[in-house]
Amino acid sequence: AGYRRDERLRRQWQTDRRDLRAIAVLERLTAHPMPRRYFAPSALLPSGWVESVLIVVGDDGVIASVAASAIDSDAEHLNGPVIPGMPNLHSHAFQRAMAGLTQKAGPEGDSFWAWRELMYRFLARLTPDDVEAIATELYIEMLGAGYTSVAEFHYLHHDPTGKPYANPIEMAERICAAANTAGIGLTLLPVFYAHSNFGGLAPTAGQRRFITDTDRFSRMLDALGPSLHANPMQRLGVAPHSLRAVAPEELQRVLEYGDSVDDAMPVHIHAAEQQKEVDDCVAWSGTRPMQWLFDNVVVNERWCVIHATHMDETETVALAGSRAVAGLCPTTEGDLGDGLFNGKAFLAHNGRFGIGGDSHVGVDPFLELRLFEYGQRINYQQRNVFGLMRAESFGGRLYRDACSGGAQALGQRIGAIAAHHRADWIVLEESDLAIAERQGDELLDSAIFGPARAPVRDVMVGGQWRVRDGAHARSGQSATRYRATLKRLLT
Ligand code: NGQ
Ligand code: ZN
Repeated sequence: AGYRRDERLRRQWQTDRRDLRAIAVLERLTAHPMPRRYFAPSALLPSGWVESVLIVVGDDGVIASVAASAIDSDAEHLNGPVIPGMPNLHSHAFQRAMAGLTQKAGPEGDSFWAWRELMYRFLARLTPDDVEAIATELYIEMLGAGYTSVAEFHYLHHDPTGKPYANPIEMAERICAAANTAGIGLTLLPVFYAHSNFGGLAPTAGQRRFITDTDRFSRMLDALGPSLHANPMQRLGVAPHSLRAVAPEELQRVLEYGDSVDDAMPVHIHAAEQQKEVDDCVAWSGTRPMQWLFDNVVVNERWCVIHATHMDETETVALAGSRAVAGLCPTTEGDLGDGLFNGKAFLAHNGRFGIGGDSHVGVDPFLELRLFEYGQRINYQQRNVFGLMRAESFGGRLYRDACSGGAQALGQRIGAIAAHHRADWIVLEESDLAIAERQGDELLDSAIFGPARAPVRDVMVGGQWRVRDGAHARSGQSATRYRATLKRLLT
């Protein structure tokens, strides 16, 4: 009996100790939260639409695991279908503030080039504070619309007289700060810009805030590297602006220098957006701009060619085969009268593409995709222009391709709800009648082609909620600052 009593005491003591240990563990967990667990009623995974999905996100904001047909009553319930967040692969943030202000013809009529003059006049007065205020507002709007990361093609480097700021990366740091405040992923693309046209022509007065040389540019990359490398939400790339603005030797130097910093660094360039640019390029070199690129540099999967609007069949096939991403910006290309990208031939050759907001006359990934598709249908007077298989969804195909093309262009592990990818996702707004009773890809088809207003309900980036119930925590503060900025700029 004595032995038994001792045994009971021993067990009791063990139980108490277990409880104490459990309490200690719990205390530690509240200080350092456990991997977070989310339960999605349905989610778009790389394998397709799956029901009852458990997503585990580590402290680093990266998805640790994804399990289908899971049951987990402790996980946070996601209130609607879940899809990957969309990367926005081309942005000039400051242009957001002039959207809608360039819709009147001047004495010489109107054109892309006339618009560009207005754009130069608008940016001439912007201060670093202005740029940060506009970019912050834009990035918050992007998150609300379902973009979870952005590639900022940043060329507004210097002060209004064209002199570098005391801190030569002042403006770039303001872009990074805006991305941090909004909580959006960022690939920062400092732009190399030196000339006003092919043949190394001197820049115009309106371009003085952009102008740099290869030495200054390499110092800019060096200065930006450390803070961007330390931030898991950000990455550095390079952007020779266009063949108009960069001479061949400069292009080589910029690429070599970029490689020496990071030989997988994303490279973005504008090319073949306007017919005049094609004509000028032929007059200068005897070749079309895209062909010139293929003849003179190695265009590969690190590259994102913005617009690539005017390509002949050979160039289209070459771009598709290069595995570079075509950076399509349908709302801006429509606004500026650029022309139509040859999506039909490009996709027939398995070309990769993503979407960009560019001048931000639209801030909505669903709208960009709709316009891309409609442009092709109008041009070819056809539906199923891309020749999809029977029952394959147009919206589903566009959304998935733009996610993976965008992720490639940004050079980040994003664009998919899968292990080792950053936890960037959107919960769709189920109460929007435009998606009522839709399942799987019908949700994407209805969000892209239907009358959905704001199909996005909640947005997570890097494992943090940035938008809940359609609202971003900093949107009020940002809107006030944005209004004050515009008041000063426009009155
Ligand atoms: C840009 N935008 O860099 O902002 C250009 C205009 C240029 C578009 N091309 C300037 N959409 O191309 O020279
Ligand atoms: Zn652009």
